Amino acid sequence: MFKKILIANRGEIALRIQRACREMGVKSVVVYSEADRDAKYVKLADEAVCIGPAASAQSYLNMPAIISTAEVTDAEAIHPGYGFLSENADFAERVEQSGFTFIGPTPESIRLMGDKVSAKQTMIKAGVPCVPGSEGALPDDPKEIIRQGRAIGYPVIIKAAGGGGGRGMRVVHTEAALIHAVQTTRSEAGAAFGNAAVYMEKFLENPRHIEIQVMADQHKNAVWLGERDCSMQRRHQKIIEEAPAPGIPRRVIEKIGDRCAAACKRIGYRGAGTFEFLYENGEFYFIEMNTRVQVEHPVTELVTGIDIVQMQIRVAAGEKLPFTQRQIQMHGHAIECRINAEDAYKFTPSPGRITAWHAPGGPGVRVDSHAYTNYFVPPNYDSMIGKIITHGDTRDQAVARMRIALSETVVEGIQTNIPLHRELMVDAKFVEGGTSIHYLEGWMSQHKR
Ligand code: MV4
Repeated sequence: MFKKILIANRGEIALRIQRACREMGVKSVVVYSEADRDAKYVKLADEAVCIGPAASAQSYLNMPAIISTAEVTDAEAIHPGYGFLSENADFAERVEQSGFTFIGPTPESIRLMGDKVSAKQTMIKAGVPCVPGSEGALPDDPKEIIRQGRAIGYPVIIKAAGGGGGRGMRVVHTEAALIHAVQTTRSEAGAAFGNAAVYMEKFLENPRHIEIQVMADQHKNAVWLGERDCSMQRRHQKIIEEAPAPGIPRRVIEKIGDRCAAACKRIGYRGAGTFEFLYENGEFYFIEMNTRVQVEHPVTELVTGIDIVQMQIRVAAGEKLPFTQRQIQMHGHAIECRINAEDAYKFTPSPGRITAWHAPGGPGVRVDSHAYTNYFVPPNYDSMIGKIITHGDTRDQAVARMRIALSETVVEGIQTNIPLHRELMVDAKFVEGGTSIHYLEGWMSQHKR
């Protein structure tokens, strides 16, 4: 096992990784920006090094500063968390070339999945069901594009190969609009991602967003750790996630999960990963793979009892997965509410000083947050200040515990989305379970204030 790990991230995930390190007897170094100087998790780390000003480009995205900090502190490995450099293949490569272990997949895997066209082609070959669409990137010939559009059938969606997570997409409803949409998406993609390649898919009108968590070691073992339903989102920002996904037959999920694990073995994947699917009319369609730990990993931890962050570190150090697929058992139900420093209904960021912070507790309640009374939420980063995760024997119990947890939570001095979560936890359709990716936006327009 490593003696010391550098954490190249901030906020709740920096604290989460630090806790995993401490439990394993590994020392942690945290890098921080000037905006995070006074954060408690920075003081809590074994070592902390300021690597630059508040702007991410000069701190949490500053590769030379991070790698040289690993050098001067004698860290052996770098954990990138989520966001920032976590899915940057060039960073993973530079980390390894500098003699450190990147806690994540190989640069080749990150690159393969970062290009959504090569990701999809890989999954088709591996027997993972994908959304019907173009064979690879679209050609330049307008006639051929029109032909493919007809073959797929309208509506279609044009997506940038270099996009992902909702960036660089355009829905097309008629053949008349197709060529212009392809051209616009191409030029936007070229400017935004330095890659003008685009591809086309059948547009699914009302799907759910279901994802499969996988974990692989460097000894050809790969397992899947159940699914998460992340359909409750707005503008590609998830706000509630849960596991298992309500109402989806176990045998349907198991078939997909096994395909995901098999795909990992095939590509020599290592570490944690997430296969994102759209689920509509009883069918799963792969859209993207994330090659990092995700914000919502705790719901999977609570239903499987597996510490995903520790497992990432163990497999990066060369250990074998300590369980087989058959030994993985799901227990009960877990729900996560992301707590954001923002106006609950307008979603405008609300940074500033938290004058009172009271976290909930009790049976089946977990809080992953770096916040505390007097903590200053900097305006420079994502507005998420923590997550409340509840677990119960049944979904009803997890929901009941979430209602109680939200009722106990006190955050003063800034605005948060807790009022929105309180309303959603008693919303009839949420309580029933199985709402689509469009539900929250529809709900918001019905609940104008
Ligand atoms: C789609 C789709 C419908 N049909 N692809 C958005 C984020 C990116 N991961 C893929 N996305 C979508 N791809 C086809 N063929 C609808 C979305 C989509 C979406 C997906 C997951 C979660 C939220 C979403 C919100 C809007 C659109």
